[in-house]
Amino acid sequence: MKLDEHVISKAIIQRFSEKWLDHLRLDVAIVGGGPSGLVAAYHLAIKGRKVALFERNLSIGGGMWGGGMMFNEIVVQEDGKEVLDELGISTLPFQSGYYTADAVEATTTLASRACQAGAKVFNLMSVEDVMIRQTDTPESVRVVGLVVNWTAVEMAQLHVDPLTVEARYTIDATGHATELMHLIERKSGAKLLTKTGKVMGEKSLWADVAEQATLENTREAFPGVYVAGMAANATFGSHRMGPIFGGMLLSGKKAAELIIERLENNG
Ligand code: 48F
Repeated sequence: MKLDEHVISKAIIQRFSEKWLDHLRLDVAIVGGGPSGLVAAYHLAIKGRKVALFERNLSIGGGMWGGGMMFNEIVVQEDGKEVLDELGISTLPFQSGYYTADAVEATTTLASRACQAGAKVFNLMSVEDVMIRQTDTPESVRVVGLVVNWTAVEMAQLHVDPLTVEARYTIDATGHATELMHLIERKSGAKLLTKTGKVMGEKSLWADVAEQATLENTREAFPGVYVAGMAANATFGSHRMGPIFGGMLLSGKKAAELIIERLENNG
């Protein structure tokens, strides 16, 4: 068979357009393709939910590729190991209660399982805003979708208008930057569901407290928006934890479970 460049280009443009068109209305939009976002995508997709993940960078995986200080191994505790077991990611016991996993195997397998479960990943796209609806008072504001643009447009500071994606629920899994919650705080005119009504900010490193807090802080932080991973701790004012990843993995799973419950109850 003689290869035809026209067909190759057409295949890419057509298939991408079909995928994009099919994902303009979602059950769940996830912002950020780090460990928490990817685990959430996997658990929503295996339950048959229509889910897409938007990642600014070319590669997904966020902070998980680099392990600790570019030593590409991650550490998980017992319950974090269970999340890795479920995905078929190998772990090695280190000492009682601590396991290690190869950061590259963990990242690639997690990404692959999420995609194979049906989650669609849109990399090279940055979420620059949210769509909101207000029915009554400022307190009735709800996030109903995302405003996205190519990262290249953002980087080149070009004046090009973005496009929108509708989502019944959104997950802010943007890591330390907590980008979605910051912009909602700045632009919505309504209070976040935190003690102060604002992003409370990340505290310095304390692994033991931070890991537990990540799970507690994984919840709805603004109507329609859940926070997961490091963004959960930054939103609700808890500590960072360094290169231990159990909390991130469990947080992604919890965010997915909470949203599935909401979707089931609200139709
Ligand atoms: O930072 P990241 O890995 O988030 P996470 O899931 O995990 C945190 C750990 O990696 C580590 C840690 C250890 O336990 O503390 O830091 O909470 O991944 C966040 C991803 O979100 C992308 C960003 O490029 C990264 O890959 N991101 C951030 N803002 C946006 C975004 C945005 N506005 N639009 C699209 N992607």
